[in-house]
Amino acid sequence: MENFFEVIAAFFKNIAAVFTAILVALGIMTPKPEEPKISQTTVAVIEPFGSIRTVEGGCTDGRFVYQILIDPDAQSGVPCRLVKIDIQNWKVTEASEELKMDHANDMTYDEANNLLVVSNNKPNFTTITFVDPSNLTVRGTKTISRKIYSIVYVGSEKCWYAGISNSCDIVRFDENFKELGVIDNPENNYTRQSLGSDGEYLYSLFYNPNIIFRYDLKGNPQGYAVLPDYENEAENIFFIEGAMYVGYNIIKADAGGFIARIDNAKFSADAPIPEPTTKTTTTKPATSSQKAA
Ligand SMILES: [Ca+2]
Ligand SMILES: [Ca+2]
Repeated sequence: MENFFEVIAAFFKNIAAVFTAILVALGIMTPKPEEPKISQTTVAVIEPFGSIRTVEGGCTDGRFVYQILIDPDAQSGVPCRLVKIDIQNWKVTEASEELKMDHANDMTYDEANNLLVVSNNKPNFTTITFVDPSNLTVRGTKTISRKIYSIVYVGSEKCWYAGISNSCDIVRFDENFKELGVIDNPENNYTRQSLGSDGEYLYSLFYNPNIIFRYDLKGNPQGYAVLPDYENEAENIFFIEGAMYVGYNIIKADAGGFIARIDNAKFSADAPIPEPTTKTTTTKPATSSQKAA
């Protein structure tokens, strides 16, 4: 009997679909447009340099993309290399010598001074490193007043935003790293990665799950978007002419990474968030120093 009702239900469903199609064909009804789903397209591959293999900070100056790889097994003075990628063909055009920038968890471009600025993160949480983008050499370091794990320079505001270690809060600095205020955010247990900006909003990227929280430049929450990639570790976020890009670390290969363009990201206040995988889930909330990864 159950089959009978299923057949009847399917019959009426088909009739309804046919009827709708006829109305659309006659121009009486307009088809319901499908919302495009968030999608991800790989644009560049980041090859490892032997043990210097894990993608960390990344950013753009609008002409080139810069990505840092580190040796995650090094016990001290972690060696890293910085690669420069031409956005016209998405090929690596230049690679730095070995540099020492600790975990190099995030990076941004300071357009006022034409410098790449790296958040060293563990173990020197208050250190930022300045790198010359023309020859990929270190120009100096600075100690700032806060322990941070992420950084972005917003040229229109002439200020820096940085993710404060051990929290999801974001500190705002003026051009000279004088503190202007703190954006308080609720805690989460995701891995803290990167800050980016398209000049209009701030985007705070986390891994496990790969998720982006958006804020206006005053720090008011503007929803979140879950990335479609569940396999790889989202490490850094940046924008080129309004388009969103994410630098990923390839977890399964334990070597190298890639850059992906993210299209149709919709920021919502109530979309479902996938559970973190067991890989880095802890029974008690870990500190960001443990969790910057
Ligand atoms: Ca950044
Ligand atoms: Ca990282």
